[in-house]
Amino acid sequence: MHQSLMKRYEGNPVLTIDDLPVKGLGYYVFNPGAIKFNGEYLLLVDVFHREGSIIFWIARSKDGYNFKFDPEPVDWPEMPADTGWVENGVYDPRITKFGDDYYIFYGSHNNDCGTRIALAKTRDFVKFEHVAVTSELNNRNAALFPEKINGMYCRFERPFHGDEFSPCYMWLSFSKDLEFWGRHRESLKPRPCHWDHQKLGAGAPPIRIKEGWLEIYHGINPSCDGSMYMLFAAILDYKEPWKEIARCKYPILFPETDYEQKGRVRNVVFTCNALLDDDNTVKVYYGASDTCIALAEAPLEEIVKACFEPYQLTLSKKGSL
Ligand code: BMA
Repeated sequence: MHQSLMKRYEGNPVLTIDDLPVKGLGYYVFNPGAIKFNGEYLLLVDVFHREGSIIFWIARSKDGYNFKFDPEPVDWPEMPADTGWVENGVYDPRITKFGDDYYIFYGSHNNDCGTRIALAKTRDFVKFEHVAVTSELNNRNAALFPEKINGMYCRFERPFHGDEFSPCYMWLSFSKDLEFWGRHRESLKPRPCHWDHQKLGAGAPPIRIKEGWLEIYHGINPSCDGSMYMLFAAILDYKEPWKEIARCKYPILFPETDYEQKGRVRNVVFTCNALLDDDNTVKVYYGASDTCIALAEAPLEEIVKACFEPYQLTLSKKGSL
């Protein structure tokens, strides 16, 4: 019996490398951005190419459960020379609809220096345009809010330093033009004595709900056997999203199945998306062990309720956390 609050689709995983129309080209598919587009569920998928970099490939579904990859990978725009940045790989896209455009924040990887956050846009998911390189080195997990906050574009970002195990957390930043980002403010931070106590990052582009913004983010728990990636939920203030309103005290999805516990990186559930369906179900298409893509769902009201639940852990009848 699985214990996670979010329920896994029984046909998981929804996509594996075997579903790619070209055999032998890549080894893993994972961490898609997701959006509803033209009445279909569309996933913009990380495909780990056999030559060592990640490329994007779209998969589509009419029902949200049965996906088919396009015949060819995305024709990704070349990085303009005047950015001074060489893009050797792309990963972890997060898609936000804003007006008529779909904006995609993603990790832009350079083999010599590391990762910066870059931004692309599309209107039809056929032609993609470069917008800007939008951060210094060592920043990723950016997700654009679907509305301006106090007249400015707003995003989550996750600057990091040191190695993969160094603590780091979510920040907000703001922009007038989508290229230059500033007015940084701290957002969700690791919580001592919790499963997300080491580091965390967005997650999905936030969803507007009546209580504020719902953010589904990943938190990391270290162990002697490597880090475990889990998904958590928080609600932030609508007008002042740096203010936390509520936060679930436990992960809403953690690695419990074979396809999450075994793979290229074991014990990983990682998301770049959360879609609110017309029936108020939240669907998360998540990367499982950086190897395949699975689906977990929960009614919005259950996730919100979980965020407001008080601590229940007590060590004795007299004591509590
Ligand atoms: C993060 C990112 C993700 C990956 C995760 C687990 O740091 O690199 O792309 O899914 O680690 O390995």
